[in-house]
Amino acid sequence: MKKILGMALAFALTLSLAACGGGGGGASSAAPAPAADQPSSAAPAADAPASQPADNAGGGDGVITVGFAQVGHESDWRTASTKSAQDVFAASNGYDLVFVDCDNDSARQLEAVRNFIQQGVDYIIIDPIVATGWDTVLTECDDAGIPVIIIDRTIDDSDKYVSWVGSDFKIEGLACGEWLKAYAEAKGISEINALVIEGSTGASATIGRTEGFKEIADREGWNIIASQSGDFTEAGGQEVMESYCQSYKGQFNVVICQNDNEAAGAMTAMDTAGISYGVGGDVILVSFDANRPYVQMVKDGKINANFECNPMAAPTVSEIIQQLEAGETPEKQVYVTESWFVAEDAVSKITVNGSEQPVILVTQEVVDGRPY
Ligand code: GYE
Repeated sequence: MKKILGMALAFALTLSLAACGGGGGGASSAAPAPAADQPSSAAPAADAPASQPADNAGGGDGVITVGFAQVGHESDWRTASTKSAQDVFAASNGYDLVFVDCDNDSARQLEAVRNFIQQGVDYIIIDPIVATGWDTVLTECDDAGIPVIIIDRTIDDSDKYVSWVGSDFKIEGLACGEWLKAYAEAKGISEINALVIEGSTGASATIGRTEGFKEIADREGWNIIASQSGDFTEAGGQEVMESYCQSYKGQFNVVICQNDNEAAGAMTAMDTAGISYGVGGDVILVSFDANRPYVQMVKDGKINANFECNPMAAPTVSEIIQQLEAGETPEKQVYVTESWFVAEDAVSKITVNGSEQPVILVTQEVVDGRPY
């Protein structure tokens, strides 16, 4: 099929790229991106397996079939990621998207990938629920000649994929820690007693954010009182925060939620427990993801800081598919750009891993400019 794509594909991809403002990684339009200083890509995947496009999808219809094994529907971030893929891999762009919501179940995700192989799709996109357990199924994809593109979360135990497009989660955690240090200094807060609500266990997003924040906490001698998974959901965040409130009321002054939905749950639990948070509150509340409603909450002073994780990988994935169709070798790693949002002008920049990055004071214009 790929050989006869010709103009149809070129047209489709032009549309796709045009629709996404020229692609380029789905950068946030709201503000300058600190990620500009991060590595934007690694060396080309000269030796990557599965770097050639499959020629096994029957048809000759000029349509590129893409199977996407999505994590689930646990969060607002996930909804934005799914929508981005559905928009980019639309029929009107020359794609046939086979979308599977794996409902946060790793076994289901492996099964979805194997079904894609059976169906003979042209490309497989995986957002890996957990970071390990991938080598066998990726070998099967390679043997079937189907290129795999990983998005968002990373895989630790296999490199049998063409490219990965996503965020540096450890940098996000480090940025959170560096901002908290600078903010505490600016506000004259000498002691940090933090509670962490982690994301889903085994997810690289959780691992990176946890490690990054802990690195700064250890360096600064902060006390992390507890760190438990809220599974990236509002219900999970609320449940963990309710138990934290029971056990530690009066003992903590920082709550770090590893995504926005957990922060929503944590706010409900703190409201019920009569604990104030945000600007002027007893507790500094921090979140990750920076979906628009939660950037609004930063503006409203309910969340002190929100560290963006950009879910718009699909335009870049489309570019990668275009490169493969043209016989080119895409880059092995592509980082999306991200920004850090804050409620007060106490801190305007931070140095993360040696690179100076702006923090953005949220105005209504910033909120309205959020792409998701
Ligand atoms: O932060 C969370 C989602 O993998 C980065 O998964 C993603 C995380 C995101 O459920 O909201």
